[in-house]
Amino acid sequence: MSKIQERVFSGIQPTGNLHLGNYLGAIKKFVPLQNDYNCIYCVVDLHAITVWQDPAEMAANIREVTAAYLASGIDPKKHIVFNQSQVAEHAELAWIFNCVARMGWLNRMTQFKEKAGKDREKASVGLFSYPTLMASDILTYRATHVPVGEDQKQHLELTRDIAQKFNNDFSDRIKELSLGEPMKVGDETVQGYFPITEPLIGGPAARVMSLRDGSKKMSKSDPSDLSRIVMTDDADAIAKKIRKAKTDADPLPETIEGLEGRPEADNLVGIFAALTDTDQASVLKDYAGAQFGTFKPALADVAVEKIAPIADEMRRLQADPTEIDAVLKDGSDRAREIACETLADVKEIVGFVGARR
Ligand code: AQP
Repeated sequence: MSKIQERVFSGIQPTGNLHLGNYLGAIKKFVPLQNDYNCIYCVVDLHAITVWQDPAEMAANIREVTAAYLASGIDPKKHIVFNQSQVAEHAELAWIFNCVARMGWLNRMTQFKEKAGKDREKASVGLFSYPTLMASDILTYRATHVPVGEDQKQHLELTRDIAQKFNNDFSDRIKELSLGEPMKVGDETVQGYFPITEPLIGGPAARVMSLRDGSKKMSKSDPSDLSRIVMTDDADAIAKKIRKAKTDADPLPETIEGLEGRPEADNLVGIFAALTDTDQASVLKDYAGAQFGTFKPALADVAVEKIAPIADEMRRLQADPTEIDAVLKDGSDRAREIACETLADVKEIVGFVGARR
């Protein structure tokens, strides 16, 4: 498996409160990619413990994300669905990448700054090195494409930097072992083992904002339950949260330019567009001049129509975890096969004795 094949990888943390931002920014985009790529969708439980997680809730949260994948239309037979902790190679490659990545690179990561807050000294070392583990998730499978929300853009750039540095540092060795393939870096050609992964970010819901504050992203950890629609909300809860969503007093504009400076309106129109597989301009064509009193119920109807069937199927799957657990076991076994190949190559490239027994 030395030649790089096109492959998609992405992951979601099992940290509870799976929300509409996770769905529209990530999971919904995973589904159509299955037609064109081999896809690996992971429940990144090792990432979750970079901040405290109650062990009593961990299993349910892992199964919740798996249920969301399956209920949204991911086919675990044709593709791979598994949880990260069951493939030890992720952590092994992350260690090697910790030795490739530079402190300066990690020091620039805004997610660490936001999540560590003022009390950085008390943040876990894992939270700091979160992006090298993410690079390892992706590159363990030498994935070429990664669909994520916009908040992960910087981490994906770091993944590319790590792949590039590894390829440059070990180019001669990769060539000597007849691994990888020639890659252009500026004017030079190096023998690269890892692909320079393409992020797949975009569309009207690349960054879904809080329903209570259009300047903050919708997030699992927001203390206000009204700030997010969670995937297991019933029709009443969805309608209530949309009704209570913060807005301004103006009617909807005719063009996208008219949404400038109106973050809450921009967000709701973006959510409508993403749920109905269209764009903001088309939504505005239908609703130009409408007051929120008209637009919000229409949005609630669309949200209930799209989310409720997924939530129902999630509930069915979660009621008896046998099916979910079998998917994760099968997925982990298949993921491990690919991961072992990569790690054997990487250990040989780095020069460790006994890489291939
Ligand atoms: N608001 C969002 N809009 C669009 N995409 C989003 N994603 C997250 N929030 C939004 C995307 O969902 C995927 C999985 O995210 P994650 O579970 O790995 O963790 P996260 O980004 O930390 O999720 P939260 O909700 O933001 O959690 P907290 O509150 O803990 O920080 C990713 O592709 C992400 O881009």
